Amino acid sequence: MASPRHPVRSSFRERVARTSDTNAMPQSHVVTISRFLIDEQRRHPEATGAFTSLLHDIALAAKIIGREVNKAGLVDIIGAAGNENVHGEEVQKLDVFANQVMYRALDHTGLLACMASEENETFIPIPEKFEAGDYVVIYDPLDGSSNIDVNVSIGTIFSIHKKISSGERGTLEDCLQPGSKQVAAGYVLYGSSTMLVYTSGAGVHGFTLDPSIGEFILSHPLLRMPEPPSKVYSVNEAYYARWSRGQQRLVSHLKTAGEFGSRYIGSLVADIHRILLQGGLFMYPREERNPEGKLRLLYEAAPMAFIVEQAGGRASDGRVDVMSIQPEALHQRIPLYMGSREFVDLADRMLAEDE
Ligand code: AFP
Repeated sequence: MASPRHPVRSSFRERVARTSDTNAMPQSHVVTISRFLIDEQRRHPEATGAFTSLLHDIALAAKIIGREVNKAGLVDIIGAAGNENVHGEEVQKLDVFANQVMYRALDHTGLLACMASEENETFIPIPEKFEAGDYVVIYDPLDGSSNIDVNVSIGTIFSIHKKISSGERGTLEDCLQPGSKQVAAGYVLYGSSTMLVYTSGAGVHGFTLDPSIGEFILSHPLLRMPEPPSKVYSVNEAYYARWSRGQQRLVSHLKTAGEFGSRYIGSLVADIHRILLQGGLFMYPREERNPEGKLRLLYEAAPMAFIVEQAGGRASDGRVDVMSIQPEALHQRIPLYMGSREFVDLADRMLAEDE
């Protein structure tokens, strides 16, 4: 199950052995996400089960969204819903669907103080008819949506925070927390297979959906970015003329002195997933038309930064670590440099020449 690039640590081996012993069954290495989460919860006697339950609910939403994504080429679901999201981008039907699925999977659980979605302008309170809880979920229900109608990988991104405001129900303040305060973050990749990858601050774990049984199966325990990393950069180079001098020099350097190759999908989840498994450098720099960058701090950059850091990599806005940035607005954008630590450090150094 685990490739040599992602060696299995003893805790996982022990868990598998324990499972086989107690059941006195033939050795099985199949660990479902449910079993994994319950085992993780047992290792924390203080845990209430709320967090485990939240991840279950998100995994269920992922399966429902994944089912529709897989059907998208077959049914007449593709096409604009006829309106634009808060960023002025065309909203497609699957975005609307995914947004509703995430909301409905989480609104009634009694575990959340509030939510925020990339598709909604303001934060989402929990309806009064439902109990409220201590957690806050922030999500991008379907990232990379311009790739939907060409059958290219897309993803869902989520992060979980603890409520910090004093009232019973959540407020905007609960959503505007820096990445360093995340208690968990993850993404779902709807690719050639559907994968759920998450961290709760103790390493990164990846699960692959087995569609025949409808279960996410642990496939990438304790995922670490490879050392040495692949020399691959990922950026939309069509914007070259609109980049700063430092950014232009950085990419020229990677091509010539660095001897890098290049891969760019245009779906953050897919581009970062590749870099997690192989190493490399993802860049979405500031440019003339997007002087703050394009990607959203809360919905895209901070959750992916938590995962990449937990896998041994780094994420920066070209100056400071993404995880340290205090958000000022729900839909704040930042430039993003993410991937193998040595390459992100190099980007920071070369961009410093712009100052
Ligand atoms: P869409 O959801 O509009 O396809 O945008 C995807 C995205 O937010 C992110 O997933 C990509 O990394 C990035 O934008 C691609 O942007 P460019 O098309 O400008 O390269």
